[in-house]
Amino acid sequence: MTPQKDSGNDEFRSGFVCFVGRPNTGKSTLTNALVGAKVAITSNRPQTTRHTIRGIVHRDDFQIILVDTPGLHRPRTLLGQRLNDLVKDTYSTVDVIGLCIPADERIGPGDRWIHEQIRAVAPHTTLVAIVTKIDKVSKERLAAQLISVSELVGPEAEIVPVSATADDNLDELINVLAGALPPGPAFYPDGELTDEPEETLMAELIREAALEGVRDELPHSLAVVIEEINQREDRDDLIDVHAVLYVERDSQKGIVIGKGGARLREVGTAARTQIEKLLGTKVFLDLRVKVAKNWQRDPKQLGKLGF
Ligand SMILES: Nc1nc2c(ncn2[C@@H]2O[C@H](COP(=O)(O)OP(=O)(O)OP(=O)(O)O)[C@@H](O)[C@H]2O)c(=O)[nH]1
Ligand SMILES: [Mg+2]
Repeated sequence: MTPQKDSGNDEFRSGFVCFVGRPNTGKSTLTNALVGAKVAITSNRPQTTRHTIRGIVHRDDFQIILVDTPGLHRPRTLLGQRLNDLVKDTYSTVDVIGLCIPADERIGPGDRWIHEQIRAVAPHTTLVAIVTKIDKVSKERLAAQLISVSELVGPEAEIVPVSATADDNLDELINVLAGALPPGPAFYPDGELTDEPEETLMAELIREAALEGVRDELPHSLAVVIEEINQREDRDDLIDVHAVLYVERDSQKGIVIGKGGARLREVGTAARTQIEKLLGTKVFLDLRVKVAKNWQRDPKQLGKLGF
């Protein structure tokens, strides 16, 4: 029998899938793994992601636009409030919601709160529960977690266990997500992996490098702004990038800069390597540190920093 090209089953599918969950549950790591490129920065500090990031999964018969979102929690600052509102806006505009719950942490009030919010804002949207980081637990513990997750999300939601870092069951997740998409055209041209502007990616790579190794409240206080990008005169292989790392207090400035500037140099080297990979040319990275007093709680400063 010859295959029927125009039967409904062959129709191209496309749509939007957003990943939501508590901070640090592996949403951005999963986004990168499914896209096959680093489109979102990741760290073991909660609240790494601060804006929605689109990553695109291209296949012959479908296109998934993944929307990675900031981790959700009860907000304590104006920044936290804005991030939560942003995620809630996202719920109502996607075809599928992927609720990320780590395999190695008990389901808590935070997960229940997010599930209630999803059901209140988008009661009819397909919900897929994604159990992340399964490489961290035994088979027995995973089995118990899958039961707890099914109790949380109810019988109609599919549950997919995955490990983004060990590349476990990612194809199955892609199939489940694609299967829930409506027929539709490709929204992005082949090969386009994100809609993040290069400038944003650069700022994020600097923030990722700066997050490495800092503790307590400092990760939340960091923000990065790219001030200028210039092609070096007489050199077509060198780009100058001038960036400012903002902190909230004078005391934090010293921590970020380090003894004799040692830490800032480390951050600069790590970020430059990543930015060179991104741009495919050599980069001179000029990093300065400035204080923007309590910017997380100040509407004016938040605006300036792009929130
Ligand atoms: N072992 C293991 N670690 C993982 C996996 N996925 C993510 N992680 C780690 O978990 C931490 C958090 O990962 P992120 O992807 O930044 O988490 P997130 O949910 O995007 O966090 P926010 O943006 O803060 O909400 C990082 O240290 C990751 O390396 C996984 O599959 N296995
Ligand atoms: Mg993230």
